[in-house]
Amino acid sequence: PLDVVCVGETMAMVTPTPGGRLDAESTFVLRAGGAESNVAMFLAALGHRVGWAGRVGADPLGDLVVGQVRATGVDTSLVEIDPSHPTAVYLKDPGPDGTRVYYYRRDSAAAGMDLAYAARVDAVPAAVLHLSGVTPALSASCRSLVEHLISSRPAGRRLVSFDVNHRPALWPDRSTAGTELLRLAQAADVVFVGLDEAARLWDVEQPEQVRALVDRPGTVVVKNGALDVTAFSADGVTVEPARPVDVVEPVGAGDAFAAGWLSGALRGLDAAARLRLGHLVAGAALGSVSDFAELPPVDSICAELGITPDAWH
Ligand code: KDG
Repeated sequence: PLDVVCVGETMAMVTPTPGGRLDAESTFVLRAGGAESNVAMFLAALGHRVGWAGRVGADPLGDLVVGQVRATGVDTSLVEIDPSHPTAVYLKDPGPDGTRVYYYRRDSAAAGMDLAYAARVDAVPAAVLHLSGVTPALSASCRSLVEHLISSRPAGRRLVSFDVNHRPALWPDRSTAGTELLRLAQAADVVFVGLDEAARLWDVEQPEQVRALVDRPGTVVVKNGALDVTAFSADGVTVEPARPVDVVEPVGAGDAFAAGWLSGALRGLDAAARLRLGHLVAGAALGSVSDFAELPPVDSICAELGITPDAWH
């Protein structure tokens, strides 16, 4: 069985090489980019058996996406190829005021994921299921898929993880997004959310208010940008300051954080070490123009976490 299965759309991501811009002649990087497959790739790099489930078109970008995710060690056998809809594309434009993203994903192959596909995912045993708030915004059938998966408990499933991942461009308005995403968060066992995102969606200011809103047993992880992360769980409240890093490009860091936390949970690390591992993996993503990035060797990860390599394996 898999340790983790991650479900969601992965697009072909196009971004200028450092210093370039979309509106000027530039040289570009073409890579796979998708919140959930990013989590899967980081988890594979951390040594877990992980699968990514999604749909791509029967086109070269689909081949690129699946090939790249698979090359990092992720099981892609659940991936479906839709001959009549394309693989989506997104452009990432890093600029002085932050990164802007542009989506070309309406009616993509992945937007057709549905309840029948959810049943295929449930048929593959996996201890952890990871979903994000991107998927319910893609189409009505994707919303049904997420609603089903978040509460179905097939044999062997121990944990459902949900990253709120509010992408304003994909929702009709803020209040629809706020209502839907809160409902889904309340159905998960582990919720990841940025404090800025929670403020935008739910008019809250403090991590404690997010915890109170997502009122259910389990863990709520509230990320406060470059400052710190607070986890609320049965063990109480744990705060870990972020590590200082030189940010090259921030997209993908949230996915990296979720992967680090989930890896820590699968390894039975304590609440603080899970957060530290999240920060460490996020630090690698922040240093790369792509969503994905190489991780430091295991020895140095263990040294940073203050654990022995025995505790890692
Ligand atoms: O978290 C990173 C994602 O935002 C990026 O990979 C693109 O999946 C993506 C999305 O839908 O925004």
